[in-house]
Amino acid sequence: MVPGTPISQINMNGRTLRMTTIKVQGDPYDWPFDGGLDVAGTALISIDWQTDFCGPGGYVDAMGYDLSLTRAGIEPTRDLMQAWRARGGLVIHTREGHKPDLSDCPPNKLWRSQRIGAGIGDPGPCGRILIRGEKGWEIIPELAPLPGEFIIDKPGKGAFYATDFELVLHNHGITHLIITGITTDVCVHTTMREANDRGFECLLVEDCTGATDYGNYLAAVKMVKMQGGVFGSVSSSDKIIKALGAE
Ligand code: C5J
Repeated sequence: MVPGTPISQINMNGRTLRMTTIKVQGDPYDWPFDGGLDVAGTALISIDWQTDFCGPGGYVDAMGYDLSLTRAGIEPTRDLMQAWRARGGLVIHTREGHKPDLSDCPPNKLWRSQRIGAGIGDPGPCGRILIRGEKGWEIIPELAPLPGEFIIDKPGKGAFYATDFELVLHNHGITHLIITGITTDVCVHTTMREANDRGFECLLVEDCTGATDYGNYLAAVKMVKMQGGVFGSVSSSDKIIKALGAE
């Protein structure tokens, strides 16, 4: 069979899904480890594309970091998301944030944020920093969720901690994750590690992520690849889009 040939077309929760035998070219291995890219069993994860992490006046801006680093992945992520949605793929978004009364914010996290001059809950140009419902906490318009897509609100770095993320994945038959988002070394890495430990087969999309420090970005991508792919594999948006047959 020619790689990429649809082996079946199924309808799942109103989504028409095309399953192929094709692998995504990856490093250190072509992904996934088992069979071909299966849109039905895979979710595109979009982590914390919030103004607080990549927009003017948000949390990362208040800490004084270069926004161009966390914004670098916006366009490739938008293109990948478009191609993924066109194939009927599930997109799951996450948002980091806290309740207005800060009852879900660990005291050490609060203290550290205040220490660097960007206190969680403090007022800023985009409303209260990292508080649910505020302007800065919203997902940026370029990567906004479509109606019906899942949004996981998380108080921590990882998407599995204190959320129903795992239950949503389980209920939708998702075993494989294509991971995008910010920041590479913090929320993306934590989520990928949590997922990997639970047996999810993960692919990090290196041009669809960014960190507040470029060296940390490079190191975080490199770390995934060690030990034969200790947390999964790494690829790029164009390779995934190619595998989806969108080119
Ligand atoms: C951080 C995140 N860096 N989304 N959050 O605090 O990576």
